[in-house]
This record gives sequence, structure tokens and C-alpha cells, in this order.
Amino acid sequence: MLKEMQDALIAGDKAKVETLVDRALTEGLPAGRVLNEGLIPGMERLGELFKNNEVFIPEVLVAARAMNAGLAKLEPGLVKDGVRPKGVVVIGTVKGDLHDIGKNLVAMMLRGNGYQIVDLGVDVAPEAYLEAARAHGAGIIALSALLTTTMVQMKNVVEAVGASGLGIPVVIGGAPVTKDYADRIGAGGYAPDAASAVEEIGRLLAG
Ligand code: B1M
Repeated sequence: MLKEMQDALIAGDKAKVETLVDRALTEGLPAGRVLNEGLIPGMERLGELFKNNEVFIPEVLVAARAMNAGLAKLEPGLVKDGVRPKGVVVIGTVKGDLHDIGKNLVAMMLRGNGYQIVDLGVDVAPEAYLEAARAHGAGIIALSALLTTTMVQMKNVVEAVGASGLGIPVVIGGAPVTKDYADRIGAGGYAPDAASAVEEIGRLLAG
């Protein structure tokens, strides 16, 4: 069923992805397994096809919609009930970048671990992070970037936060982002995937 889910995702068949996610959950598969063995490998296979010019942007967009629909179905299973917010996290994909699947996953895992999430979406200007952090009393700002051309925006946000006097850390991640890059731009934290983002944010908020 998980292989069938991957195929439906690649085909951009949103209704089928939703049905298969529902069926997997009804049959008792843990949400984390559906995510890690169904949806994510599907997206990885799609990435390969995209890289090799075997599929193009319209197909990827349709598949991304199917992925987000599948993620929405999984969210209740990934989120623990009745946990008091551990802190407020402002999250968004940086200016010029429209990729939101990884960012949504990080937001979802954080929510599931008891954080209150202020999700600014995609293509977020540095000032918007600052405004939201002030308005919601955030303890941390989390940035996602998927393009080598947009990850440079992270430096602008780190500098804006530094100049603002807010005194809160910025944590960064996304496929092209590395620990070395985070250190170079003075970001307080870095995480390679959604699960480590939860750990990293917990560490930063505790310290
Ligand atoms: Co785009 N795209 N895309 N794309 N796209 C990539 C990223 C690319 C690697 C494809 C390729 O060439 N192989 C390539 C980037 C090359 C580069 O810069 N190095 C690329 C390109 C070039 C482009 C365009 C420029 C294409 C064009 O127009 N010619 C264009 C740019 C548009 C823009 O943003 N301005 C573009 C457009 C698109 C779509 C809109 C069609 C669509 C996005 C739809 C959407 O997100 N709603 C899309 C997609 C889907 C992809 C691929 C296929 C999949 C990305 C994805 O969602 N992965 C991608 C190829 C690939 O990655 N294999 C590709 C699944 C997701 C779960 O992983 O986002 O990496 P990811 O998140 C991970 C970690 O990175 C981490 O945790 C997540 C899960 O563990 N993480 C964090 C992410 N954020 C984090 C933040 C953290 C911590 C961890 O802390 C805060």
C-alpha cells in the first residue's frame, strides 16, 4: 500500500493519496511510518524525475498538492493531544522561495511536540519574521530554504534579528543548507531534517 501511495503521489492523484493515507491509518499503521515509508520516498523519487527532466514543474506542483493533502491527513496522528505550548516558534520559507513541503513538515512536528506555531507561509521578507515574532512573543525564528539562490536570504534575516534587539535565536534548514553555512552567517541553530529541528529548537529554548 505504501508503494501504491508513492505512485499516486508521483502521479499527483490527490484523492488517491488521501484515500490510501486514510486506509493505512485505519489499518493501524503509525502516522510516522506512513510519512517516512510512503509520502517522503514518493517525493524523493519525484525529485529524481524532476532532476532528470522526466517530469516538469506542472507535474511537480500537482504532486506537491497531493503531498500536502496527505500530510494534512497525517497531522492529527503526529500531533500529541493536550500538551501545553513549550514556546512560540515563528516559521516561514525565505523571500523568493516557494517550496513549503519541508517547512510544513517541520511546523507539523513542532506542533506535535507541543510548540505553538506561527506559520508565515512562503516568500517571507525579513521584516515579516520580526513583526510576527514581536506580535506573538516568539522564543525562536525558524527559516526554511530549498534553493541555493534563496538560502542567502537567511543571512539577511539573521542580521535583521540581530539589529532588532529581539534577542531570540534563528534556526535554519532546508536541502541546500549546512551546519557550516549556519555557522558562517551566525544563525543560532541548524537542523538537517524535521525531527532534528524539534531537538535543536528544544536545545536552543532551554539554553
Ligand atoms: Co523545486 N527545486 N524549484 N519545486 N523542487 C528543488 C529544490 C531542486 C533541488 C530540484 C532539482 O533540480 N533536483 C531544485 C533546487 C536546485 C538548487 O537550488 N540547488 C529546484 C528548482 C531549481 C526549482 C525552480 C527554480 C524550478 C524552475 O522554476 N526552473 C523553482 C523555484 C520556485 C521558487 O521557489 N521560487 C522550483 C519550483 C518548485 C515547485 C513550485 C514546482 C515545487 C514546490 C511546491 C511546494 O513546495 N509547495 C518544487 C518541488 C516540490 C521540488 C522538489 C522536487 C521537492 C522538494 C520537497 O518538497 N522535498 C525538489 C527536489 C528535491 O528536493 N529532491 C526541488 C520534500 C521535503 C520533505 O524535503 O523540503 O528538503 P525538504 O525538507 C526536509 C529538509 O530539507 C528539512 O526537513 C525536511 C524534512 O525532513 N528542512 C528543514 C526543510 N526546512 C527546514 C527548516 C529547518 C530544519 C529542517 O529549520 C527551521
